[in-house]
Amino acid sequence: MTTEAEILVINGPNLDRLGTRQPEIYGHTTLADIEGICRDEAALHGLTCRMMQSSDEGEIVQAIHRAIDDKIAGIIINAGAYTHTSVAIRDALSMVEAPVIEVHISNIYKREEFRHHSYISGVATGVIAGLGPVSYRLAVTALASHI
Ligand code: CA2
Repeated sequence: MTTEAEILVINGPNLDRLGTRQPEIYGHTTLADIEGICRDEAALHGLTCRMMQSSDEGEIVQAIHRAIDDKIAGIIINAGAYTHTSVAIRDALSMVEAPVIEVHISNIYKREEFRHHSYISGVATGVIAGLGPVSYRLAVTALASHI
């Protein structure tokens, strides 16, 4: 019997409110929709998904530590605003040996200057931004090809 490889999908602060506000930037898709997209795409590649959302930086760091201990096959992370502020999340991701894909719903380079810098990108395998929920589907496909 073979066990399916597991990937972790992390969504950071405020992303649990997707679909309720600012549809001109983030669209109408909810976090539950995005989680469904990830699960469906993962299943196509024979992978299972562990989902976590938190607005707490420490909880995100701990989820990354658990993923390392559990030898997770890959991580997709939309760190939300922590993308632009968190050395702690970057340091945690820098310990991950599995591939890490940074994802953004919006094109952060088309937005305010403070969103142009990401602490995550320098330790990520790849970055996908600006494609709405499709960013997540592509991230699962990208992970599948790196596992
Ligand atoms: O585009 C992305 O995915 C972001 O990571 C989203 C973050 C933002 O701080 C990053 O610069 C880019 C913000 C997520 C906020 O989510 C909302 C959800 C519903 C209504 C308003 C914001």
